[in-house]
Amino acid sequence: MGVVNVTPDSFSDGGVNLEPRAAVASARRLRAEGAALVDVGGESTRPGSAGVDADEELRRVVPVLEALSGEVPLSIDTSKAPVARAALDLGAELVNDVTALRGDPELAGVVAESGAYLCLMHMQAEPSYDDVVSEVAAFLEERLAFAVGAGIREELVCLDPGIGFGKTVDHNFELLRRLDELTALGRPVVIGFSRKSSLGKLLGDPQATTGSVAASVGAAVAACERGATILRVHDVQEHVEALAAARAALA
Ligand code: HH2
Repeated sequence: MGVVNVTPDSFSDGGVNLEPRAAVASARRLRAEGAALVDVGGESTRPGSAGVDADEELRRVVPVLEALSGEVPLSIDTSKAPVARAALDLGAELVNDVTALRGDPELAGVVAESGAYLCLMHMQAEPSYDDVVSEVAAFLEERLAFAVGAGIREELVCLDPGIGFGKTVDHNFELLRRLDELTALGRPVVIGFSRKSSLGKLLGDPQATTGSVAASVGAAVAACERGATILRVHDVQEHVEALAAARAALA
């Protein structure tokens, strides 16, 4: 899954794709580099980022989705029902909701009605856990049951531990080390470690706000080996090449 943030303030590519023409070109490039899906988002989830209302989010993403519709397989990174509805009408196949259906009470119905895929992600405000992996697993299991209760078919749902969302460096890597406890939930697992600050912190910069492409690729290859199904990444070509080599070596 390639990432295109149509935002001025996303943590690693803020501003780069704010112009629709740039965002469309980025999405086409990521697709050509081997992304199965391109995740388009109009609101940054970066801590401290000012949220945007649905009108502004629609203004950012709709021109991009219109231009790509029917050409590039699309995912919409949103927590808002009107944005998801517009994206699904333009052919998006997956709704990527970082609030796991806790943000907009209308979103579950929109997804259920459309028959689209759904990604449920874990996030919490404070990095305080007794056992991060079992708490994230219990949360995702509960959110999966909620989605199914709202009429979304279980086989359309994937689960994401939310790397970097209310987690320390140790929490993020523990989630990868024990990924089998998340794959045991029986749904495909999504991992988004790409360029995240934990990678920069791991490499010795406590103030890091991003991580390098090389460190992102290392984490992604490990995640894949531990059973992740979807990798959400900004640098598709580097990940595709690394995974091809890793796969050949491990097959
Ligand atoms: N991470 C970000 C945004 N959306 N969705 C899923 N499912 N998993 C993730 O790990 C995830 C996500 C944050 O990264 P990015 O999109 O690069 O930045 P921003 O939220 O600032 O736009």
